[in-house]
Amino acid sequence: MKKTSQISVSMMCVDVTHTRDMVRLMEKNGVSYFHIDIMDGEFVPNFCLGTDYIRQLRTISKIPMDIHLMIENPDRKLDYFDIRPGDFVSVHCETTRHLQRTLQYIRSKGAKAMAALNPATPLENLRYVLDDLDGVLIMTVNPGFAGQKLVPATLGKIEDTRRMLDETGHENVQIEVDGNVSLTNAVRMRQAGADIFVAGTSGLVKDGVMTEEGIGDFKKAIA
Ligand code: S6P
Ligand code: MG
Repeated sequence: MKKTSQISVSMMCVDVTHTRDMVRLMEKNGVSYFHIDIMDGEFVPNFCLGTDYIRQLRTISKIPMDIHLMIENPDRKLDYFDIRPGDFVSVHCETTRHLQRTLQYIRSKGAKAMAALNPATPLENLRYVLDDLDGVLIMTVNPGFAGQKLVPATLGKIEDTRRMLDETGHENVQIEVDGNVSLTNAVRMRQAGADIFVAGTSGLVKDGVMTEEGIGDFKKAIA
């Protein structure tokens, strides 16, 4: 059975000068998570949001965080972050030698553990950590930047992920999709089995802001 679809808004796409208004709009319209992109200039060729941004956002909203770590050696850096129960924290399996330990550590903080996969990374990397997962983050573009085009093969990867989770008794593990989640792509991603949709420049955030109507359209696409 399909799970209820959820929206995670890509906060790197939101104009900082509009943060407060946008947060109120998200609360009013049932956005499930703030998607927080953390980049280190090593794993991906860019820098982005950080620890203080998360702290400040917590002071103005109770929406949980969906922290997407695009950083080398996440094991050494997880304690930098204010991780709380109800948050999702995703680590790229390309960045840690001890993925199972990292996932367990995230859970020990009361948060939900998610493993992220670049478009070229085989799903098979997750086979022996399925028990340690609350979510799988399928990157549908190569990480590092907003505004990129979908890597088409990742649609089949979403299907393969759903099948592997269901066949192994991990039906409750959610699948998140991140990158070029446009209204059109969102429909295909939902059909393929995605549950959480990262809404950025191609889906919801236009020139750094969102509208109620835009959120309504996005919700229809992922329904
Ligand atoms: C990219 C990052 C993403 C982007 C999101 C932007 O590396 O992980 O979360 O913020 O993909 O959305 P869009 O619609 O511009 O691709
Ligand atoms: Mg992301």
